[in-house]
Amino acid sequence: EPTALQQWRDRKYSMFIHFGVYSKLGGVWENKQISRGLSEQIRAHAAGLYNDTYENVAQEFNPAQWNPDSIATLAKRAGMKSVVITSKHHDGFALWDCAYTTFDIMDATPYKHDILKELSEACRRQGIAFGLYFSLIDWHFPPAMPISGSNSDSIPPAHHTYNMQQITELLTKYGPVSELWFDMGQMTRPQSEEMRALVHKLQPNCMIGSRIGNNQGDFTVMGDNQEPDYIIGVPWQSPASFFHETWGYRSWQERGDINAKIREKLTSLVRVASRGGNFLLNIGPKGDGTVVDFERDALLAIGQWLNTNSEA
Ligand code: FUL
Repeated sequence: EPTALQQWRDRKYSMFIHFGVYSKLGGVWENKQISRGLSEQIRAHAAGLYNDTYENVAQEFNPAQWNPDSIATLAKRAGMKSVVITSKHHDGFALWDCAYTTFDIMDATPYKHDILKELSEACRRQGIAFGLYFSLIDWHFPPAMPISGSNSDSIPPAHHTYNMQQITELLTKYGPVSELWFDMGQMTRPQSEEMRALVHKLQPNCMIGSRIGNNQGDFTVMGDNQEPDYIIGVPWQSPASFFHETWGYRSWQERGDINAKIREKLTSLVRVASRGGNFLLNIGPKGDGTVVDFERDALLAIGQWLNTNSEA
């Protein structure tokens, strides 16, 4: 049995999924295309932090077309070995049945399916690993104030406790979690250490991304869309978006030539994997739960190339 770290390294290529209330907005607020900032952060750039207007959008978040099995199958056909989905992004919305907030998929939306439960089961059925993105900052949780919008705020004790409670749920309700992809916020060293200890107590095999801070990660996460141009001696990962402007769905995104995009992403995948890294390529499904055709088609084309060109 290879170690959990070795298994993580061997995956090389995985699917990142940004999905949440912002997917319903698709980069549009009050009929205006919001070009400032990434579309998954539209709450900060247009709707405003800590107000009801964004929260009300959750009542319209009803991804009836979301199909966990077709997502897991797509990842598999694309040649990917795991998925990493946004359990909670900066907007504070929880994609699972969370006991510590009502701003979650069960209480705040008409959809009322535990998306993480269903996706984790679908991944197990397809034999691919299941991992989670988790934002350490939270634009919904009042004790997280004051907040600057700079995404690097410190985490007050009440907020840290809340994050620890949520992480406990995530690591006890959904089976094995292959990695926890912490994001943003600035924890103190004791907070990062406490978080790391919690994760490894609950799931010793869960790999922790370096954005947990204070050198408490098991692998190094590059900057968004960054690839090192030399071999680095530690386990590492490059998170990549199809379009640098956004990770969450943006309805008015100029997508351009798909063949050029396939070449671009394939080149990145080869460059990253050949230097020993993991390539984490993102999709941003629409608010109704469907995958954007362009992204699906590109993934399948990359998967086909991998199939034709692999020895195994
Ligand atoms: C970033 C976040 O702030 C973005 O919204 C996105 O989730 C990206 C993968 O990580 O730092």
